[in-house]
Amino acid sequence: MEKKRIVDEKSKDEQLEMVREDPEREFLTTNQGVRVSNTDISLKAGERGPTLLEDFHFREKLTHFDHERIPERVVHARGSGAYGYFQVYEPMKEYTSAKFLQDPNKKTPVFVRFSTVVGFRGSADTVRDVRGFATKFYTEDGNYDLVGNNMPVFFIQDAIKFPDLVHAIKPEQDNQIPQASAAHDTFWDFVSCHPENAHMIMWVLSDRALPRSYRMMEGFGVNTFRFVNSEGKGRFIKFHWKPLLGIHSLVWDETQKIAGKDPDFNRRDLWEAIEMGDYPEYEFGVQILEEEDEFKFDFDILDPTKIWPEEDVPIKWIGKMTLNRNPDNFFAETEQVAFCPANVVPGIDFSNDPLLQGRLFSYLDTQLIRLGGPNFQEIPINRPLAPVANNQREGYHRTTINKGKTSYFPNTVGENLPRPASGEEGGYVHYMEKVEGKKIRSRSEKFKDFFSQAKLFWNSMSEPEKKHIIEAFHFEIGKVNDKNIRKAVVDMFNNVDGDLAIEIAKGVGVPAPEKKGGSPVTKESPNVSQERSERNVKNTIKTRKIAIIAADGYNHNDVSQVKQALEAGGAKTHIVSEHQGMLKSSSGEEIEVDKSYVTTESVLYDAVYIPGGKENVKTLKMQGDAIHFVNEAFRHCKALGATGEGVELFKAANLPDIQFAGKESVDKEIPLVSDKGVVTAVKEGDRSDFNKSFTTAIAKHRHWDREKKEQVPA
Ligand code: HDD
Repeated sequence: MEKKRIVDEKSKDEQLEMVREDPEREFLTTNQGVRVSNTDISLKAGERGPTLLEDFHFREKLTHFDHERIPERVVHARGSGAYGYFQVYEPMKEYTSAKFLQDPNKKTPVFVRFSTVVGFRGSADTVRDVRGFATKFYTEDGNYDLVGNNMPVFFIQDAIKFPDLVHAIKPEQDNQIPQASAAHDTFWDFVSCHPENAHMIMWVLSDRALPRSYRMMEGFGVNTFRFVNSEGKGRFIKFHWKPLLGIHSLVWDETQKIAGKDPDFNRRDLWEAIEMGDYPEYEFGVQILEEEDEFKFDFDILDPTKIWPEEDVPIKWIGKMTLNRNPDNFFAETEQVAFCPANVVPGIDFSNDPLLQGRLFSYLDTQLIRLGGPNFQEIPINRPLAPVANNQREGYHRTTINKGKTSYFPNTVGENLPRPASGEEGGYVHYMEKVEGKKIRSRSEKFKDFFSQAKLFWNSMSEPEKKHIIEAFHFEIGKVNDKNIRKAVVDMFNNVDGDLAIEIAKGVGVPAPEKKGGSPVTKESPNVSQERSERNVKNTIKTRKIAIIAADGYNHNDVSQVKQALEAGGAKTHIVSEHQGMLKSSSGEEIEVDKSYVTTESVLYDAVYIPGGKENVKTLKMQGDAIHFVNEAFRHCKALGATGEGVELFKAANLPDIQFAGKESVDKEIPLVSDKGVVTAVKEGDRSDFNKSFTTAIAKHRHWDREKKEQVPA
């Protein structure tokens, strides 16, 4: 029998340490352990002669290389992972027997993989897409996988439609165009043929599909699951993740530019934050529904295209996850991790949600081909910390060396072990749900209400969010070549909101619906809006990136005060200039440039600051790149700050309809102005008032009230 391993977060670290300290790692060897004397020049017959077949090191090196690739995931191919731990706030005994949800002192190790869905492994991070948010909890009861997304609903109601959905959204069959994008004919053809998509499409065309950071997006289990307590009482549940840094997004123009400037934007952000000790944190929440309330709602609680509005079923926040370690090896860990919604532990069970039921089959099936056989659970990242003992044997890549003669149960030869565990002994006992019914290919009546919650979502949006959704429709449908599909989409959304359909039609060259339609729903659920959500934290600048644009002759007093205040608030600053190297201030100090205009861009920052200094600003005014930096940040509604002569650069950039600090009349000077996220201060000296206003403006994330200023040339 396998020895019980200790379940704590150190055990994996310790294993790694052992490898690192291994003295045998000094020499390069073949896979047979033979030390290699030369790995740069192949063995040849004479200096100018042919390569010899007997060069076993050459052949082994090349053969291994030739087999390095494994199939990428059919969806969610591009992802980034991180390790961490989870802690529950208080025992959840009343609701579930899951051991990792009982003891607030226990840290359960986790591995999380964030992903985009549609793009291939090498695609860009900032495309419009759903983000995967998959968590593996290495619990003492065995591995529990919560395989969720950053949107709480899904496109389809039944898993049998999944291949159709994915075929439609992936690049088209004949030319493999476009990559990582929904904006093409086959996807919108699929959508217009499936009104059940309506609610999910509203989410996908909202800012939720453009997260600023994996650290700043929500996560959802999407499907309905069950908690079961030790008395066998079951309750329906939905899972939620809430990022403690708030929920923030990029703007569309910015995402497209970042896709070129830094296709690894979200991946880099996660990696760097963890390297710098800014550990992402998420609260874990559950909506809990008593079984007797199953039919209380105007939607079916098993329908994955529906949320449970928080006004009806509040979220109980029950614990917190912290991600605190980057993987050592992308392939071994992030690529080879295998999630499966069927990996549950005692206390967590399934519902009859028809999408979930199909998922329970699909993930194991896909891992068998992707990871090359039935032993992928033995790969370190997939191995549970709980002991494994069963009679499964052999297969490709088997690494466990099972001892003894028996591989069957019951047996008399091997002490009848391993044996099944009773419920009291921690055995998984399936929830005893009574199920009765005719074999039928059908769904319950309430599944057919496709538009009420799409309307609920629309009603809940702030005005800027509505505008973004309409613009997203214009882009996505505008890219569809077939006018009939464009018209069909407009008509479909006429069922959600008549005005929305008219607005979509205006931008995509098809007539508005003949009769204005729309769902009669008037209800709102503010937390589905990012902007209106109480979870959209807007009081911190922690981990935000701020560009300080400067040239020789900058005001050192300005830069050091502002930089210090921003960093004290947890933000990161970069000195950006025309070239890398050192800059000299007007008073003789020097500062090192972090990035040049060639190696960075305004789209990679959350805010921009221009210090004073006469010579500094004179130079910056002559630099198109500096002006462009300011204009583009303005256009993307980011906070902008300038002090002293720095304000002149904003004037030179022609920021429309903005009040600046400075002389209002001959005898009246306003020392500090904060106008729609543009903060300016004149007068030399103490910058603490400026720092306060600028910090507040950055914490707001975006200033939508100036979004209509599209006359900005960037
Ligand atoms: Fe899925 C991967 C999330 C529906 C079939 N899915 C995958 C991943 C996430 C999700 C986050 C990536 C895991 C990782 O990082 O390795 N999927 C969801 C959610 C869904 C959903 C939240 C709706 C509630 N998925 C869904 C259905 C099916 C699949 C209906 C098929 C019946 N999903 C897969 C898959 C993948 C996958 C093909 C590809 C790679 C993998 O499983 O390991 O089996």
